[in-house]
Amino acid sequence: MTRYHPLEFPPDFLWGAATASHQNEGNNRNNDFWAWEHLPGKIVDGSISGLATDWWDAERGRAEADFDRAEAMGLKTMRLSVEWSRVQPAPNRRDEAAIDRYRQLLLALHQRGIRPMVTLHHFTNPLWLAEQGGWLDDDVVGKFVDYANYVVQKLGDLCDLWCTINEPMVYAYVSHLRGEWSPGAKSFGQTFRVAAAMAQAHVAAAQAIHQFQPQAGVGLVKNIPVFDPARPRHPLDRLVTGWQDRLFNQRILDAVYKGHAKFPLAAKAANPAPGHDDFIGINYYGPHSVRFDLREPFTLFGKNVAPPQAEMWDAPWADRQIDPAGLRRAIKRMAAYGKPVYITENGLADPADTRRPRFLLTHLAAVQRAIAAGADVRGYYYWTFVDNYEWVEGWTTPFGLIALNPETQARTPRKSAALYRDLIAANAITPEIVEQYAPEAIAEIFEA
Ligand code: IFM
Repeated sequence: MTRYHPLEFPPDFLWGAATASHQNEGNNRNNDFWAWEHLPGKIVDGSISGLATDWWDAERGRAEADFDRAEAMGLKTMRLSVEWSRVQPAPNRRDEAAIDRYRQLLLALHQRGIRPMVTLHHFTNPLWLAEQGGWLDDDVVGKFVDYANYVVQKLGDLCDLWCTINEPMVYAYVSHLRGEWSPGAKSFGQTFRVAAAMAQAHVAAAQAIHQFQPQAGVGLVKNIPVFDPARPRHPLDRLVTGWQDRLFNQRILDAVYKGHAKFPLAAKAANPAPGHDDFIGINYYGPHSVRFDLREPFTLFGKNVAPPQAEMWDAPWADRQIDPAGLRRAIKRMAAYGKPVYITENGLADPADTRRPRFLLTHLAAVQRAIAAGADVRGYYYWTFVDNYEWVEGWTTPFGLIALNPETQARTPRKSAALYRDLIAANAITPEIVEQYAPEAIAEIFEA
């Protein structure tokens, strides 16, 4: 039998898992998504976030119990987010009790040797902000910076890795172009104004955080789909692929890292000054193969059509491709900005956990090969630790290493949890681990 060498990670590599306030805390009643999920027909299974994974309640202590599980798994870091609507429940009110609970959570992580990474905005807005126009409000950048300043002053002694905004283009598209999240708009103009505002808010918040905490690492979290023409030589496929990549990826990267934002239809938004980010957060969930289609104006006439040989996700996301090579391409693209990279999210919805072990191993192998080729990737956050509430998919798409019954709050570790534990302990992908958890992937992993 061929002897394969382990794919080793750097000694200080941060193995982590990512979570978000609305998807985990429970009872986030004062934000726009809570209101949205209570409207009829908005969530595919008609569910609400409810208790989510019940991380907010200190007496029940389910967050702390999950942090115990994370410690036992060997996690070095955990990404979580602060809920703006909790710490600033009204324009002129700040809630010290909410800050206290976040301090407890961050302390609990430190006590277990787990370094927190904190996101300031993960899709949800306080209701009062939504009523003022949300990310279309003329003063939203100032409001976000005030909030960021407050949080960093209160929690900065417990956190030195800050993500300003999670997936700004996903938020802008899904809320303002596809109309699937609050406020349910379908407007290109709104979409690009929101994107421009988020780019500005990121740059301004990063500067504010650095003023208060110069040693902090600050970055934007960008979902990086890799766009390819479905028919590589077809001029119209190539044209719309270029449009999609420019509008979804390149414009905001130019805004944040180069200071020249040119979002179409967003003329009112001033260009942000180039930021001084310390890292780049990549969320990666697969590539898009783009085929010209006149019936798809909302995707700039580009339909995502997977090639016949592509490996696909299961329903309800059967149009999503699984492609670890795309993660390596995304890392290469982003590492070219010359900053350290964290894979701030990567994961698969797979309730039976039949495909996740191979998914994890092949994607981590792509990360390891990118590092071996010179990319400065500091860590990897699997999305997510315990099954959580997946926005309009409700409870139908479980991503967790640990399964959750949202009714009883019972947790059941999946096989992938043991796999992740073994990978962390080895700090490497070893042939033995692959043989044990996904033997079918051995050649794919070691002969790539
Ligand atoms: O659950 C989401 C998360 O909130 C943002 N990134 C993608 C995840 C899976 O869809």
